[in-house]
Amino acid sequence: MKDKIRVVFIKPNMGLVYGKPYYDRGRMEPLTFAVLAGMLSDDVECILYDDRFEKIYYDKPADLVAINVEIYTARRAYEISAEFRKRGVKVILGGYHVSMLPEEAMEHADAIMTGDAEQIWPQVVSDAAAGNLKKMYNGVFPPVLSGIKTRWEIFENKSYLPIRLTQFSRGCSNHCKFCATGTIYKRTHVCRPPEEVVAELAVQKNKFVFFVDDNIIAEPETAKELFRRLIPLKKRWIGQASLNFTNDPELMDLMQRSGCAGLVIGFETVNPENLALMEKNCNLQLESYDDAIEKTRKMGLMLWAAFLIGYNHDDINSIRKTVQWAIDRKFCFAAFNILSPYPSTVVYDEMKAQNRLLYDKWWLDDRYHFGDAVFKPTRMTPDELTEACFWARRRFNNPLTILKRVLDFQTNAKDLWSIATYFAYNPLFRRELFKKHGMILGYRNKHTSHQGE
Ligand code: B12
Ligand code: SF4
Repeated sequence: MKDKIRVVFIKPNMGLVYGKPYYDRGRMEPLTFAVLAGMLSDDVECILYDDRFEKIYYDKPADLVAINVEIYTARRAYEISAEFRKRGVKVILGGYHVSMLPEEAMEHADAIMTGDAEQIWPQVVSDAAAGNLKKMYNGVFPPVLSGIKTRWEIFENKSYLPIRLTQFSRGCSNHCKFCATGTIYKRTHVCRPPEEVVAELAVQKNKFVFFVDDNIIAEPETAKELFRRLIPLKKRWIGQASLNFTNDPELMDLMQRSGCAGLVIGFETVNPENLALMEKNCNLQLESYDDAIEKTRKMGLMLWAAFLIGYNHDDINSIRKTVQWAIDRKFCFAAFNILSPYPSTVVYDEMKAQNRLLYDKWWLDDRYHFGDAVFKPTRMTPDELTEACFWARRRFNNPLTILKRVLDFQTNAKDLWSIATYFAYNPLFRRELFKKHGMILGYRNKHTSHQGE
């Protein structure tokens, strides 16, 4: 066997904008690969090509190519895989889309991994180096998350937003009908030992951290332990959480003292009937969104509100009202995501049974563009839904609205850092939303890799 095994990691881009590879100026470190690299011993050389802005060197020798696949990057991931396989290089695919649809992924690779890679990944790499790669690897469920070593070094000399990504927990205690996490983890939620997370962050120079957990407060007592240990590090952090933390004063206090600057909150809809259809129980349990928001304002938190547009009780009017509601609450950012049924979710199966899907596999379909409705809504045409969602994004991010929203002196304008962050990212996200809209997925033989903007 050779002395050094070489693994090439690939983060695929989504597709083409006006015939050129999409160039995302708001890109973040792809944490997945720092975690996968951290599981391997020092005799494995890890190389990362981030297809979102870098060239892929298909001809350099590699023992194994490992590609992360999400639904919007699936088509591009399969193209990259084909390029490597043409050259006789072995490819393994993993990630959310592979876990949701293993049969499809299997057609495009030498091997696939479903679920979480901990405990399994080093063996996969040894199998590949020994010429003994199997077709299918299944992660251990529920995942065991102690002993994770995040190798952020693989991002050195690459350009990402100045924020360190990390993760405290995986999975979610809810199972909303539209959500990939709910589908894969089936209400299972697992935390890393708080002391391990904090020890890793303590030696990191970056002061700004993003916890990518789907719901960092899902286990409040363990989360409190994490926040207590974070306080002395004096970091500033953002994360994703359900609003239920506003019912727990101790949790709120610890979040604030540990440096929580902002949170992504999945409001999804302001219509309780839609919430019930989604089975978004964590939001249904809240007495009122406004009381909870008020508590987050008192904590000084800048909120990134996420909405899902196109559920059965939505019509054009209700979408307009939702956008106005978000502007009035002066959210720092908001995402108006069009409902896009992911395969294996309850929503996908329901829509398929009701014959409402416009394409069998929209993520691979030539006719699909990013931002398009892919199903028949109940109170609009698909085109009306596409346009209403694009309108929502434009309206929330229009320059005048951006100026109006900053004027919350408890949150967005509470200090210089908040104002600077607000104005650094709002115009950036606005530019990206226009660039992304209408993008086609995959490169479709037009390019083999990125050559810069
Ligand atoms: C952080 C995040 C983002 C960040 C970007 C982060 C970045 N680096 O660029 C932001 C907020 C910008 C973002 C944007 C989007 N995101 Co996002 N995001 C996430 C989130 C919350 C965490 C991802 C992460 O870092 N996880 C931590 C790592 C360690 O875990 P992991 O990736 O699951 O990897 C483990 C295993 O899956 C496995 N594995 C993963 N890949 C591979 C590959 C191989 C070869 C192997 C062996 C193993 C393996 O090994 C790892 C260790 O066990 C996930 C949800 C989630 N819980 O993962 C959604 C998620 C990935 N995002 C999603 C989506 C849809 C999007 C958007 C398209 C949203 C939109 N409508 O605009 C955009 C665009 C994404 C893009 N590709 O450009 C979906 C994908 C759904 C799907 N079916 O594929 C997810 C799953 C959210 C959800 N619940 O629906 N996202
Ligand atoms: S609470 Fe969030 S992460 Fe959990 S299942 Fe619902 S949408 Fe998915």
